[in-house]
Amino acid sequence: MSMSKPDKKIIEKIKNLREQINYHNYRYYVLDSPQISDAEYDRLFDQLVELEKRYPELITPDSPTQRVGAAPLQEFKTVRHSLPMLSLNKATSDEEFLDFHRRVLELSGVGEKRIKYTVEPKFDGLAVELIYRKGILAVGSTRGDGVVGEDVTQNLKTIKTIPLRLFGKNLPELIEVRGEVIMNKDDFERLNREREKAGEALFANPRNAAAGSVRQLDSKITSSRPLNMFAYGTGRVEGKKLTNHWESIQFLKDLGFKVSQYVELCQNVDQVKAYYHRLAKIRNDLPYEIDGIVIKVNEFALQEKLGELSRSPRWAVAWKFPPQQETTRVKDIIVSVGRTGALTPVAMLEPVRVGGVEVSRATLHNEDEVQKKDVRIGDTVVIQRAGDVIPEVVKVIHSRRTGKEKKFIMPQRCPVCGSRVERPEGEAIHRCTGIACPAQIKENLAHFVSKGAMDMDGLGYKFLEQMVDKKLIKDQADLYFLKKEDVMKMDRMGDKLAENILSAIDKSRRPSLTNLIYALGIRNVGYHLAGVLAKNFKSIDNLARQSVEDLTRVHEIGPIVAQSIYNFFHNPKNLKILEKLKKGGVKFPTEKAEAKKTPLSGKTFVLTGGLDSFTRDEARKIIEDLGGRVSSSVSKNTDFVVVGKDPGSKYDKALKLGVKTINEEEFKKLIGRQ
Ligand code: JCF
Repeated sequence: MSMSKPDKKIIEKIKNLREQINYHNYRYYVLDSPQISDAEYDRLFDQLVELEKRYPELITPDSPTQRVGAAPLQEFKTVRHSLPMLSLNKATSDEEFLDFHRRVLELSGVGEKRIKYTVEPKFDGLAVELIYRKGILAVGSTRGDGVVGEDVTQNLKTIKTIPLRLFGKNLPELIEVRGEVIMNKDDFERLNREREKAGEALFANPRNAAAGSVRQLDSKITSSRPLNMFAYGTGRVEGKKLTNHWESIQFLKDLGFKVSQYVELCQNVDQVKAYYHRLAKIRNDLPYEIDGIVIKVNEFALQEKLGELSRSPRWAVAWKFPPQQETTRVKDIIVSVGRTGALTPVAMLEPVRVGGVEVSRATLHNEDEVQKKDVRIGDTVVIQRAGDVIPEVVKVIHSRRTGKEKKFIMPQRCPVCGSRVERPEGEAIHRCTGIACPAQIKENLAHFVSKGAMDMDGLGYKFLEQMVDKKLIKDQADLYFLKKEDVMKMDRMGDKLAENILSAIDKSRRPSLTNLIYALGIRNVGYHLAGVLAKNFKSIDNLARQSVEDLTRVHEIGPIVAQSIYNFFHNPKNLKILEKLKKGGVKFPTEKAEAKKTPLSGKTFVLTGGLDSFTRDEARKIIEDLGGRVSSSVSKNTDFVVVGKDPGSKYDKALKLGVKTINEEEFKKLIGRQ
């Protein structure tokens, strides 16, 4: 739908913008060394978006604007790797590495001096292959079983360290690039914290998080995950002669790939051994997880001579690091109670450092696990950190038993409220049956007031805890019956603060349907699913009427989620809370009424600069919940530009086009949070 025919100048301008953006993207993500400010980068990007909007026929698949993700797929197509993606034989000690080296010497028939090894970290992620034709990314796939993988092109395109177009002149006709998609440790932890808040299942480790993110049918989800790719080798290459691994790594670097800064060329086995021990020492200081080093015979001619076994090459080996384990003593085994009443046995340990982190607690998961491992209070145990998540007990060192150890018995009463504990048929988890268990109430309340739920500003955990301990509230709905004199009973409470708290509670009386559903804390229903339920069922009353079968008819709702929704609305205690919420003045919205009512319905917003009260994502969610739309660039169709701190070029553009701009205060008023 071109408004005018593009001339040479426009085509040239677009090409030039793409080159600049690609280059600065590379500086930022691959080299970690940006040359321009974020605002300048945004400006370039917005210009390109604007031009492509005007001339959609000029959009190419390698345009940097095409990294945002595409429509969800029904299933992945399969991709047959033209050269199998082999796995690596493993070595776990000096001896095993030397065994590998001896076999290399024997089979290659050349002298010790002629063999050089490249060494590199072994990334703990998901192996992928990228096919570039004439320098443009054509297909991206997972390793799969090594022969056939899944076509995840759309997903891989959202990863900023994967070039959509290669750098340089004389690009090969075809090059297959292999590498590992990983998630950095701090990004992984942040992601899990967010998921925990949203009531979503946690990833066990960064590798699972990376693999789960790449294997998403909806590339928009992949796009929201902080992923990286390190290139470590090539498959088929046409139109470029490479003679050794070292050279191919340098070539990949020149093409614009992120290559590990720790790749080295070793002249002999002693250098390899020294490298191994050096990396083992620094592994915990790296921002990502590695589980060993990869050693490769450098010369391709020698690699060919050595050949491959059925699944792994004879010219490479993965020398693994020992797992991150430590020995310590179990001082006590306590039981912690979560929001859903689940009782988790936790081993309290003599503190030890494991992989650079001090550990004083390790989860024992559930009763069966304690029995199976036969962990007793006083035992000396081996613990490990599995991919940086909650440490766990691996095994008991029986030879260290003195006979004074005490067996753990799952309490029959909740340690927090004293109610009976039950273990439902077929489940491994014990749960507190107390309907007024303070542990559950506190966790539930913290969830209820959080952002994305009822969003009550200023009600921190300590405040809620005190409220419960002073018996001022017993459930979520009680918040709506609080009077100023109640709030004044809290420690260090002042007049002004009490009023702010009451006003935050009052403001939350008009939630969006999504937020309200999410706030209820239905087991297995995170923010995303709450949105799905809101769209499909339009009101709480209607949602509450659905059978398990009706619920499973919704795409994305499986039998387990359906059952927990059904159970929630058939629990008299929950129905009472819902009634009480209504009595307390909480408006239960219906999607339709909501869509009609808000001043945001059908309006297009652009966000620029930083807001104090919300992240970009939060602001976007709020706007969308209220029926508005968020666009990345300003045009004359934009209704409002929300201007925060240090606004970018979008602000200038808004002024130029005469689009209405509003500041954060005005925005908050508009969305009814002021
Ligand atoms: O980092 C890795 N996980 C990794 C895996 C690195 C490599 O150089 C590899 C690999 C798997 C197979 N090279 C091969 C041939």
